[in-house]
Amino acid sequence: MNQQDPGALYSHHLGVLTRRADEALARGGFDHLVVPSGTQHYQVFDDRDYPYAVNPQFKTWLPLTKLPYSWLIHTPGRRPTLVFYQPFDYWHVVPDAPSGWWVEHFDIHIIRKPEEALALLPKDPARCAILGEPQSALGGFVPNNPDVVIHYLDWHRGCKTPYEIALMRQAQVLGVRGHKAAEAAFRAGASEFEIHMAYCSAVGQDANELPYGNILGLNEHAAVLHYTDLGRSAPQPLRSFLIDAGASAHGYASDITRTYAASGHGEFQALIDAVDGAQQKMCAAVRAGFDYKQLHVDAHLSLMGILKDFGVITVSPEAALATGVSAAFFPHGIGHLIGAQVHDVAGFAAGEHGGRVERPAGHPYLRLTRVLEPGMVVTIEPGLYFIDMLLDEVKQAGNGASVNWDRVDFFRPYGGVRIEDEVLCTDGEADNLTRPVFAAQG
Ligand SMILES: [Mn+2]
Repeated sequence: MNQQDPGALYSHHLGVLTRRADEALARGGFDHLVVPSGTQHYQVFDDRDYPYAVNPQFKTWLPLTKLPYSWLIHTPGRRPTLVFYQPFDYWHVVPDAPSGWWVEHFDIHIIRKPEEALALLPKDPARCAILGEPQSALGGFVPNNPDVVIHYLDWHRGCKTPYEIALMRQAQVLGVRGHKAAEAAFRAGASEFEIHMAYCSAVGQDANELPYGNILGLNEHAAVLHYTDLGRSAPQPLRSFLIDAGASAHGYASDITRTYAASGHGEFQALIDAVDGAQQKMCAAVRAGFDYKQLHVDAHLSLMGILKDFGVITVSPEAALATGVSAAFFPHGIGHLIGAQVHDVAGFAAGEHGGRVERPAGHPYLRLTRVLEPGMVVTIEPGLYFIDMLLDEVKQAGNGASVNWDRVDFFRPYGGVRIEDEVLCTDGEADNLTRPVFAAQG
């Protein structure tokens, strides 16, 4: 499975980021790149903080996801500087002293109070591209997020370095561990909440450490695309289980979905198997030069072919796509870029100068419209759902005859099916990051 030590790849990664940053600064006419890690945010009229979320621009440079009030400074031609916030604090656990594969590449300054960073930042904020959120402002260092810099960096983040891919493979190993535990819990009759806990326990990450909130639903709940209510008791009888859950590895995400049928529900299992087979073909279509928009449209036709085979629609896949019937059964995009963010940046970017590649008409939820390039990691996540709200619209639009409603009634208690893997685009064949991990973990 080609597991590589990220530490051995970090120096190369830093070199790539340095070159990108140098170019972005030159384009923007800046002398320094300044990236705050972000601050804690507090609930209104309260002293309780929200879970800290690191600035993604910071964690692409450093595998540090729990280091608020810190700063990265890059000046072309110099070693990068890290202002490392390690307070004296007996209320909380403070970050460990800097250690790890990245340390030797930085000039590191420990600060004990956030404002001590000011003395370590460049002299003139006006000469800095400062990438961050407004709350990170410190003195004159107010994030300015110059478009020209952000567009350039975001565009190039579309293609992952070997270091990033190594971390994403680690995120797959962790996520699949959780998926295996979740399936076992489902087979044992657990509730959604219990399955969620089994997942977190197997991954070794709690809800705030995961790259996104677990989506897992039993029976009809599988039809809610982002169902996160986590019912405390298992419905009876159990028919189906959909889980969309990932894991983090030093801030890099996995995003994996599987669907299961309870034993004795052979026809729904057959539908899962059909989607699973189609999904693997879609994964294999991830190739350099291929337009992801086309992959999305092809997925509609493939999925509608399955619904035709199962007697759910009465018209051809092409007709179902043209009339919008297919969007009632497959109402989301075929996938997205993934990396330091689960929905990674620049999915619509036309180029390194910005600009936007629009979605195809009638597909408002597609999150990636770029042509695939080697190094991109995308999700491939086809789904079929039985969602009353959308099916009512099919009737209202006068397309009711396109659907066999008895078959919809049959499948509605199962909610739906979604299968999702990560796929690395290469110079040659697609590299599915997820499937070999499921196979290796038995
Ligand atoms: Mn996804």
